[in-house]
Amino acid sequence: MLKLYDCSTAPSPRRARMFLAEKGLEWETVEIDLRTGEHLGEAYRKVHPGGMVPALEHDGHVITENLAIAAYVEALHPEPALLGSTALEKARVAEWNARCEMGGLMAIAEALRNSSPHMKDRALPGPRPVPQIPELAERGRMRLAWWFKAMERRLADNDYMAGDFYSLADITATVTFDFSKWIKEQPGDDHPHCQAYMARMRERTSYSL
Ligand SMILES: N[C@@H](CCC(=O)N[C@@H](CS)C(=O)NCC(=O)O)C(=O)O
Repeated sequence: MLKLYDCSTAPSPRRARMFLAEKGLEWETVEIDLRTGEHLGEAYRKVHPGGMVPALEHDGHVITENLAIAAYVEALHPEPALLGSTALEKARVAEWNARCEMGGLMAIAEALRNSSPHMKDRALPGPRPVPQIPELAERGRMRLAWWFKAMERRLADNDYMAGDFYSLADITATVTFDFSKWIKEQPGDDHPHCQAYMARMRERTSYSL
């Protein structure tokens, strides 16, 4: 049985949850409360010394990092392929997943973690105290606006991030569009393709997770 160390309110473990659901798998959930700092406590640090979620436990091993979790699960359960089937598809999934993660998800994290009073000295995830830098919050918002524009261009010609098939890149894009609400940003009426894409993504059963 797969065991997912999760936090129902956080964006990164939602990616892992959606991946497992899109695969049609069942798993056991261990909820880790990030608000009370459970992820930095001794018990969870034994599971994941880096003190972050998600972490996937299977067969006596703990896998951390969304990309690693996706690679592991896809190797065990190849269908439906969420990392691409052909060489080119695999490249496109990796490419657009990275663009969504680095250009979108990380931009929001930069804006949120460097401005929210709840994240004082928690500007980076994990056990070390990291002070906020307000200029990084501004830079994060600027990067997010660029990402919305890049997504609008991509979705004008493609139904899905990696082309004409659903993939991990769509999971990351979906989670990123929703995460942007945390800093009160959303693609507006000048981003109709982003809006139509999200309406389609909301119809998938994995979306509610
Ligand atoms: N690159 C990691 C990122 C994991 C991550 O940053 N998780 C956040 C929740 S969204 C976390 O555990 N934060 C703990 C903290 O803020 O200290 C992945 O994709 O798995």
